[in-house]
Amino acid sequence: MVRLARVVMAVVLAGVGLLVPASAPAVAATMADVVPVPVVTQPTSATYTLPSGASVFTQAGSADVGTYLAAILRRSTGYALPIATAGSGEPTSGISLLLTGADPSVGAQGYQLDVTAAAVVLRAQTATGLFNGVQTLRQLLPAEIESPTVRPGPWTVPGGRIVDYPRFAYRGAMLDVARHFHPVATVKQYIDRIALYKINYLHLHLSDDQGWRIVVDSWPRLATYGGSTQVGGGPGGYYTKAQFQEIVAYAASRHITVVPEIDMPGHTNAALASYADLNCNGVAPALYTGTAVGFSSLCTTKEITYTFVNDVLTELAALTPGPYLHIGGDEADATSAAQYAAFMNRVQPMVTGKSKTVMGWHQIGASAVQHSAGRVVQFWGTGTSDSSVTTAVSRGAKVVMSPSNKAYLDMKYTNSTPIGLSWAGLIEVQTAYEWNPGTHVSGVPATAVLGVEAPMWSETIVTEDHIEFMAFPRLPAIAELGWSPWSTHNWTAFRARLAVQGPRWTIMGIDFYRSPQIAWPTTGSTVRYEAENAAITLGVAEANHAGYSGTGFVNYDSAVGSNVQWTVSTPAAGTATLRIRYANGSTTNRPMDITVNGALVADELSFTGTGAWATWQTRTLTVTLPAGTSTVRATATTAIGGPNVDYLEVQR
Ligand code: TNX
Repeated sequence: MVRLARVVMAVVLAGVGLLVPASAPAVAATMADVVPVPVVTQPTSATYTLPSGASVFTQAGSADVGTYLAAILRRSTGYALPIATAGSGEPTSGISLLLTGADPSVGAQGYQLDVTAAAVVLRAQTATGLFNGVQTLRQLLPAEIESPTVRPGPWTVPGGRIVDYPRFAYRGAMLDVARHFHPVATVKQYIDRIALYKINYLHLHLSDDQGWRIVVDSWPRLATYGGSTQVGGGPGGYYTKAQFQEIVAYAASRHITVVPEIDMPGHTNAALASYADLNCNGVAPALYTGTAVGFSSLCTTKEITYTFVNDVLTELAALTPGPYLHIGGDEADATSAAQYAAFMNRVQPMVTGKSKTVMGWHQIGASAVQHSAGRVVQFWGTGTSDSSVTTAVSRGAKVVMSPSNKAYLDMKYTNSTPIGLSWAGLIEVQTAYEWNPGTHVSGVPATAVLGVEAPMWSETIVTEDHIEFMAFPRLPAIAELGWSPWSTHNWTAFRARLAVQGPRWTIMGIDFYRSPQIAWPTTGSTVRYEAENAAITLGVAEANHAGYSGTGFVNYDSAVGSNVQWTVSTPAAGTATLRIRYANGSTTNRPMDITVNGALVADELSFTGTGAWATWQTRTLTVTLPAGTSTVRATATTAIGGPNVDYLEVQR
């Protein structure tokens, strides 16, 4: 296709710059749209419209949540939204956040929301309850409320009452920052994303074979050497104590508690490589950048191992205001069962001795491992029975449910998902949604279930956009299982509510997986598809240049045929504008063939120098797309390869 093919569709080369979508009036949301679905929803025919002069009224104890809400609303409304002190009577205007008068059923995490034509009133018993209510209020405003730039509104809220509180106290998301290191900014962004769905714990997997990601002053080489690489051999990284505290504080500002994990005695190659003494043979292995599991172990029979673990846990506990220290304990295949139990029986008391509660993968429930007061075992099996879990429960442990064939966000959606693993199965949205944490594991009653958690292992997860693509839309499914009463569980209703989230994610810049199981509303929309979430042939996802959108882009190989192929979906046939955002820091043109469903639509489209590898421009072309899914491919036609490509935007 390089030279001869005819241009089969009109190609309109447009200038540089990002599109600003037309400012159509905002579409009102309804009370039936909220995810997770609330406990009680009583809509009325009233509508509240936020006036430009509205205030956010708070009381002592609710000012921080008010400030957070006002900051979100100011971005898209452009209104001043001053924070004012609530009066003592029933509010008659604006948005009030009150710590008085909520229905007692809301408990410590719930809220009551009343919307009349005159005012929006959120009531709760705690700031956390108000924060959760604010997430609901965001979803009751038009999707455009999430715009980072000012939009025209109108900013309506449907009238009625919601009384809402969680089924389970613990609703978690886990991020593996060990296999691929993820910087502070990415973690903060994820915190903001998970908060949308009332997730209240962030579990950080801080150490594994491929990297140690937190400074421990008494064992400095853990971070400086053990953190110096990652899967695939990249630069790795680690958090200083100040950075870790920054994450903890940011999470706390979103009413999320950080659960730090140091995985042991297996998954410890990075530590073993950093300190020869921790190895039974006294020899430090090389750093590891592969993806195998189960080969490493701390030397459970050496006393220095326990000095090491105690030092690490002491420093970690000092950085952790939350109740839990997660000690891993999974896949300790290089340790005998007896040594594993002996190890855990020494380590668990270290945790409780620091006034923390033990959390660990479900293997710590083995009968030879003693119970530890209040401990939490995290179930990650693919089956529905497990003797470690039931043994732990019979001794008083609580369970966090993370069945790997349901809740693992690093599993592929389908065989053709470009990133992710599949050892626990393929997890489409319906699979992620269709299980009951309260009955999933036999012998574990709902009363023994503390909650749910959706882990994101990062063997294949390199960029922030990768995280978003795998988390959305499955994370909201797991969040609903954790929050909403089982009596509300209904796939048909859920998929309709989930569809309404799509435009919100688009406006927020979340590159979500457009599952064909969901009828996403897309007319009149501009949808962005990140390059690193597409199928990449001869190229690599990267995250270390300035200036891209999201956190990643694709670096093409220097080869003819290097390409990125996006799968885009369009509900009806018609003309679409494609925009490819790219950077080309060389002065040489890097032409690419653009195909739609295999047909050439732009022959050797030029991608000329942009001045620097971090200077991005967009290339625009107009094509006709059929109804349904289409593939759009951009293929380098010369031996110097393509430019760096950030994303494809499809405007209809
Ligand atoms: C199993 S789940 C692991 C992790 C891997 C994950 C990949 C668990 C407790 N251990 O070490 O990253 O599979 O999906």
